[in-house]
Amino acid sequence: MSKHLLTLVAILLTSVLALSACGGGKPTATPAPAAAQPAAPTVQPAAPATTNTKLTITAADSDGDGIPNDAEKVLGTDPNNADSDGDGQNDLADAKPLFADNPISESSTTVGFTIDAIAVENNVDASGAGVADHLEMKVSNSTQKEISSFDIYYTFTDAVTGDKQAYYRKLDSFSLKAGESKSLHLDNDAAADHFSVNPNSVFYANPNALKVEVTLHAAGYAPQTTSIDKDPIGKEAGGD
Ligand SMILES: [Ca+2]
Ligand SMILES: [Ca+2]
Ligand SMILES: [Ca+2]
Ligand SMILES: [Ca+2]
Repeated sequence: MSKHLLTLVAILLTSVLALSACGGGKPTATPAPAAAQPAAPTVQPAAPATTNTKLTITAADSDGDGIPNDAEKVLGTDPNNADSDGDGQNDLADAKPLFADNPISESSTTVGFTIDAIAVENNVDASGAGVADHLEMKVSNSTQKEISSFDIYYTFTDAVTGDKQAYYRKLDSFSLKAGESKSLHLDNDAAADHFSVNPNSVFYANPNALKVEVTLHAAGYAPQTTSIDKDPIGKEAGGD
């Protein structure tokens, strides 16, 4: 064996020994990436048990007479007064909720007060400024003592159809000192000497001309009556 060949054999042996020392030359197995696991199904919480709840629709009934406000508007009755016409019968029970018979009965013929003026449109306030149409009277005490315990009966008659509404109400907070003159208002203003009215009455809801008749009474004195015509809505200057 030549020297050159011996050298080559020595190199080969050295290389083999070196590879053995490194683990035998076998390739290191790389673990395959784990297969993506399917997502676990989401567990939905159980739906709450349904309860058999009744749905209650409550319509506003401001005066508690059993007729909802919206229905009172359709019927023409007062949503803020359980007895619109003041005859003592609740709107729901009253066969004619917008007609009261006149309950004023007075034997006295003594004139203690007078109705000096009446207005139903083109009303003005104390400063002369226009205010909404309403029934208004100027009343004067012609005696030398205070008069109180007033009550009033008033009717609205449609000049076209002849339909009539009639209302009665006590005016307990209205009084006149000896010789005093004051205005009495039937509207829904909260001021003194103003008394509430049916906002759905023909006075406000009917565009036809109306005849308005009033009987004003105070206990112990002759009732006083007056009347006035109200123009059809839209005919007066103010358009109302
Ligand atoms: Ca009501
Ligand atoms: Ca009512
Ligand atoms: Ca009534
Ligand atoms: Ca009635």
